[in-house]
Amino acid sequence: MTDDTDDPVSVRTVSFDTPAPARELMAAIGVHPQGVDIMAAKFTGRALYVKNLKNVAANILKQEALSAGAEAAVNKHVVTCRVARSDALLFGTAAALGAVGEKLAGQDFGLDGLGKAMCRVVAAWDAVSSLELKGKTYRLERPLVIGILNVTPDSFSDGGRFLEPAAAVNRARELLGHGADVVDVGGESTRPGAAYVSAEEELSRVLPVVEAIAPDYPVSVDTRKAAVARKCAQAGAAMVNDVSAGRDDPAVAAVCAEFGLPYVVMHMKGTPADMQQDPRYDDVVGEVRDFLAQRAAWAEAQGVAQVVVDPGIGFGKTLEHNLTLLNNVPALADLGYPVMIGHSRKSFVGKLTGEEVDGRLAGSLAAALGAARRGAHILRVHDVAATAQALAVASAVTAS
Ligand code: HH2
Repeated sequence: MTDDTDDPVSVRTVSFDTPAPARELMAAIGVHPQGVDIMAAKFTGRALYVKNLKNVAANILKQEALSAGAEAAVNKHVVTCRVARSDALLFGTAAALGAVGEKLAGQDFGLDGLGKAMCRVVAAWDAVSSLELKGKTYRLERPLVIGILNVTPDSFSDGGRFLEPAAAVNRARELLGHGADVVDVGGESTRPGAAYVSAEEELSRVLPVVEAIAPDYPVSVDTRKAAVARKCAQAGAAMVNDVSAGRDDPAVAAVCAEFGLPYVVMHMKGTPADMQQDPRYDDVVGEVRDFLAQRAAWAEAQGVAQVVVDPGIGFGKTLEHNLTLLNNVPALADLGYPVMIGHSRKSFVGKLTGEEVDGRLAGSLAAALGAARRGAHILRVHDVAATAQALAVASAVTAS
């Protein structure tokens, strides 16, 4: 069977706590049931998921994997050429999979790109990310906790509570006192259907907080506008968090480049006005990952020195999409950038628990621990003290 399409091959990390989801994925790939049994027994917890291999490439990949001491599970019809394309699941140590990647680089049938991508992905597996905020380097071996401060009348959780500058500054100090590593201050709600806010209005809300706090602590500014980012950077802000990833105002990246600030690029499908109207994906992890890789490369081309990626929990996603993304943080972390997760009090927690916003603390903590366990580097939360405590206890338990 021949295939003349030029759809690219892609590779990303998958991580399983038990063999069951690995078996499910292999069954979906069309691996022979006997092969599933053999492969599941060699299950290692972390694997590479390769999509869209040409038949010939799948055959070569299988041979190279076996010769390097790794395993490649491919569609059972690859060997008889009854399928034109196959996905593959690759099991093995980082060293073995890296060696396979090196052997594929330079080969034909799309294997060159795959081999190079495999090397990049595997190199990111055990690398420790770090983030530089105002000259201090944070090693992200444990997740950084970012406290949310919304200086807005309409944010879904804390809207209207901190609109007065004095109340906002007090809240920032409280979040820091609770153990926040950074305070993320925003002057525009991005909840579904939120009202537009002018740059002047947004600045009048966030600047007093930045001016009061940034001289002593790292402050991140949650904004889609370069004018707001610039004034905050001049006042000492340490990071810019842009839920539009520079699509609303590309000049935000230039501000980060000029002031040497980390830049958070977040995935959103649609706009805040329409994002929750029946969002659909063929492959939510693949699409969000590709988007983040593309926006991160774009930001770097603008001169940004440090990029943070965020899948945008709740931004154009159903409950299932959110859960799949949280479970697949390793597929985002393998891009090599720190991963931020903003799950706190969001509606997926409400959908799972039936709780209103104020009753979502326990659910949000569970999501924080789940994301941390999957390798999230930065957690953006409302409940800083509780999150810090939960993380400390979970990490002590797993270290013993
Ligand atoms: N979520 C919100 C706002 N900004 N930034 C990043 N990087 N990631 C997120 O998930 C994220 C974000 C929405 O939450 P919140 O700030 O609490 O509400 P609102 O947008 O209504 O102010």
